Parts: sequence; C-alpha cells; structure tokens
Amino acid sequence: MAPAAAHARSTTVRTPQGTITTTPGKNGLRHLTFRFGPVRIKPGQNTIAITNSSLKPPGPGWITSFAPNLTYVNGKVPRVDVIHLHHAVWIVSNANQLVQPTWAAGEEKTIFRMPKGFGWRYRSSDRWLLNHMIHNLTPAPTRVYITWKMDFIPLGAKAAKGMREVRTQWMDVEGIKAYPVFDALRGSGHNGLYTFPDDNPNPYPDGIVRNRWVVDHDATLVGTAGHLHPGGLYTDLKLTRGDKTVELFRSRAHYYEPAGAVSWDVSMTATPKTWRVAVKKGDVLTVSGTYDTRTTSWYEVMAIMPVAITLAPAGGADPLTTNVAVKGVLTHGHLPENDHHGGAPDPNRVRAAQLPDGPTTSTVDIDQFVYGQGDLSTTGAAARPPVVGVGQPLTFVNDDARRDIFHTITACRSPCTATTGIAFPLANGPTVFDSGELGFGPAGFTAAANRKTWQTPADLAPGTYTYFCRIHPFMRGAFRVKG
Ligand SMILES: [Cu+2]
Repeated sequence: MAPAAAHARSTTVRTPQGTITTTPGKNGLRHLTFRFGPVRIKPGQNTIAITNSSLKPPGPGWITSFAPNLTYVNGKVPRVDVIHLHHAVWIVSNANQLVQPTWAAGEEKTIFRMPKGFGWRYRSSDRWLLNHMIHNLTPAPTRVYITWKMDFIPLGAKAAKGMREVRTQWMDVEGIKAYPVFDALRGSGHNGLYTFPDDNPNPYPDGIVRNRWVVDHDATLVGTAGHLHPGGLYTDLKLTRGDKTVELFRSRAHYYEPAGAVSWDVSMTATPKTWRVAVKKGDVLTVSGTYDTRTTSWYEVMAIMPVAITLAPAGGADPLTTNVAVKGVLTHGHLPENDHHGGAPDPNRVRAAQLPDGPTTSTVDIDQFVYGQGDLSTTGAAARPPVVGVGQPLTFVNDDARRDIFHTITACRSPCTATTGIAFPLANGPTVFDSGELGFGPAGFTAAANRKTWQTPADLAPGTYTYFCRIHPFMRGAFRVKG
C-alpha cells in the first residue's frame, strides 16, 4: 500500500481491491471512504460473488456508522433501472465469531448510525468477506465501484473513551443464506397484506424455524432497521419472554415513488438514537416482513432486520413494561438515481391483443435478450403471439443461460407496453404465473432456478397473455391460448 493522492486534509491509500480515503474529524474521529473495484459487470448479469476484502480500517478501533453506495468508474451513481445493487453484505470473522454478517446494503441504501458511545470493535486481525450481487438490467456491460463510508474512531483517540462494543445479530426471515428469499403472490395473505412467515402455512419445509434467535446473554439492543424489496411495507422485530410477546420496532418503508409501494424509490425507517431495549438471556427475538399483495406479485423478496446488540448490559427499557416500539426515523430522502419511474406510453411497442396469430407451436426460445416469438419489441411476423391450444403448455427455453444470463416469463397486465423504469413493468397480470430465473448457478448460492426451461400452466383460459422478464424489464412478450 502506498499513498496515491492527498487532498487538503484527506489521504487515499490504493490497494489491489480498491481505495481507502481517510478524512480527519473531531476528537480523533476519522471519516473513511472505501471504494471496492472496479467490478466488471457482464451483460444482463444477476449473479452472486463472494470475496475476501482487504479494504478495512487503517488500524484497531471502533466503527460507528455505515453508508453504502454504488458508482460508475467516473463517480456517477447509476440509475437504479439500469444497474442495481441487489445486495452487498460485509461478513466479519475473528477469534470470537466464526462468520458474522455485520453490515449490509440493498438498493434502498439505508445508512446505519450507532448511538453515541456505541460501536463495532475492529481488530486488525479481523477478516472481512464481501458478498455482493449486482444486477445489470441491460445487455450492456459496464464497470462499477461498490462504495461505503464508515465513521471510525482509532483506539486511544479521545472519542474512543467509554465506547461500548456492539455486534450485529442478523435477523432474517430466511436465516443466514446466500440468497434468502420468499415469494409474496398477488392476492395472498389477508386484506392485501402478506406477512412472512406468519401467512405461509409451511414457511420452513425442513422444520428449521429461521426467523428467530434466542438471546444468549443479558444485553442491550441499541439499533435496527429493516431491509425489504419493492412491494414491502414493513418489517417487525418482536420479543417473546415466557408467554408474552411484544413489538420492539416496526421499520417502515416510506415510498417517495409516485406509483406507490412498487419501486426502489424508498427509504426505510431506523430506530431513533435514544432506542435502548434491555434483553435477557432466554428471550426470543423474531422477525417478519409484510408485503402489499393487492395488485402485484413480488418474487424472490427479502425481510431482514440486523440488530445492534451490546456484549454486556448497557441499560435500556424493559420491553414488557415500556412500549419501546416508537416511531422510526428515515435514514435518507429521495435519491436522484430513482428518478426514472417508467410507465409512460411507448409508441414503439405493439399491443399483443390486436396482433394476428403467430405460428402454432410448443416452444419459444429466448436468445440474445429476445423472446423467439411474440416479443413485443419486435415488429412484423416475429411479434405475433405464438399460439397453443387450451390445455397445451408452451415451453420456454432460455438459450442465454449458457452465458450466465437469466430470464423470466412473468405475467404482467395487458398490454404491458409502457416504458421501462423502476416502477414498470410489474408482476400484476390477472393470471399469476412466473417461470423463476431460467439459468444455472452453484446450488444454494444463486438466484437461478437451475433449469433453463419453463412450461406455461396447462389450465390457462383462452386469451392473449402478456409477460415480461423480471431481470431485464425491457423484455416483453405475449402468447395466445385458443379454444
Ligand atoms: Cu431477461
């Protein structure tokens, strides 16, 4: 490592994995900016990578905040409908903990800030792993940096006096997995709300309840915020002691999106800096996530609530006698990268229902981001919907799977021709169907369905069905069932 650039007060260190910029603050505080990459993004990619990270603080101390982002090589933040930070998780391992997810970023870019006097202890021997999934919604390759800012207090600095250590307890409805997702289907749940795991009759088929953690020492909870996908309304953290269950915090999704709870134009609420909850060994914490299923299906969504917990008790209210589930605070406002909403009329796209029949067939191949027959961005004979008889399935084959490009066939409401953006298209077809992500990846470590074919449901009524690709939402198509 060698100093590569020096601004008035900042210094930047370059490493093979990226850069670390340090700006001095008050009482020994350091503002650290990490820039990981550039990461090469392949056409249409939606894959998960995990790597050792050498981008760490310059010495032992305390980390007191975390703010993630994504930029192009020129420093500009990509539009979220073009390049999407699906997630990044920083996993810490050291002598005390084998593997602990500690900080995380999703496209909502929540900023975590510890209350004054609390911090994550960093030791130079700690190993950091970075698990990231960057989703390219277009066929164009690019390069990006994953960036994050941390406030850091070196050991021995004035600001380090009296610091109390926290660690992150990872609370995820799917437990600790490389790809912890569930589906919230249109019309499921109660009154347009679907809560996982509560509304799923069999949320954990293997019998392992993943959304709970038994507190293993008396301690104080000092902060939490939820992670959801579009369609998500809130996550809940609850505590059970004996026969009593109480709410500890509801992290709400606040949508700036004009179309409502349908896009990444959102900020989550986090606990206010005064939130302190005294927990006891044996208490049970649970997490759940609630989605709006009135009009739209939400596939492969998440509900996660990392909780900062002290190693030793540090005060706080007894949640059984005090209502600690206070109103949260937004961690940021509307972000300009979410300005491209989509949903405007697109004169270049054909309305499938008005087209003559395409060929009667049993198979549609997908190649080079185009549905082989009935693609709504094509014209002439290619755009005409392929036809199957009632009860005859149509098989889709993703030939792009050989290049690690995943596609879906997901029902959207006809005509499904409006412009692409963060809020359009949506999985809001009146008949619910979805292929999963057709493609291949390492088992348990991929969004891919690990098959490249999918058959339409055999019980479809006569009609023209429109669909889109959830991974590359500019891709639209249609097929026709005839009686
Ligand atoms: Cu696709």
